Amino acid sequence: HIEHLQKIAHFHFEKKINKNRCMTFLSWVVVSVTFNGWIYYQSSFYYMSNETRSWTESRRYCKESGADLIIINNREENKMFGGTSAYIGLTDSDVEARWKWVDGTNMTSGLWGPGEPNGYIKENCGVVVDNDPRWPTLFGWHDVLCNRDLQWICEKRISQLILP
Ligand SMILES: [Ca+2]
Ligand SMILES: [Ca+2]
Repeated sequence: HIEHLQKIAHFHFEKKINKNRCMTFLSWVVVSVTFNGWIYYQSSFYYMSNETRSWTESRRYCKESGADLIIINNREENKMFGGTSAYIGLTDSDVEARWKWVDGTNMTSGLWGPGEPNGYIKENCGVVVDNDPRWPTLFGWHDVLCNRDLQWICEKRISQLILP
């Protein structure tokens, strides 16, 4: 009898957890759709800023939105936002020339622009350049000074919302 009650209690507990996860997920979706600029694409939400900030301040903005700077895994992600230049979640601030993503993983295949990265110890933050009218001849990733004020792209993966 007690075992049966325990099973029921367990079931309700599970249901409650799932409901909470579902609510968290839903509220994130609603927030994402409500705030201008969040776009859903292949299991992630993306946000391209209109304003400009340093790399660190850009990252802070993403984190406060429950996201982080974008981690670019493929060419589709690389081409999501054209017409400008924007910070991505890539830096070699810790060890020069060892480029790391904001989730701590090492960058294995980069989509660097011609001649980049070329900033040695001065330029430690990654930017994606795509059809930027200010630099019509530049494209691909560039290392730049981290304190430059630039636009940025945030990313929030759906898997990070659902998994504990
Ligand atoms: Ca560097
Ligand atoms: Ca550079």
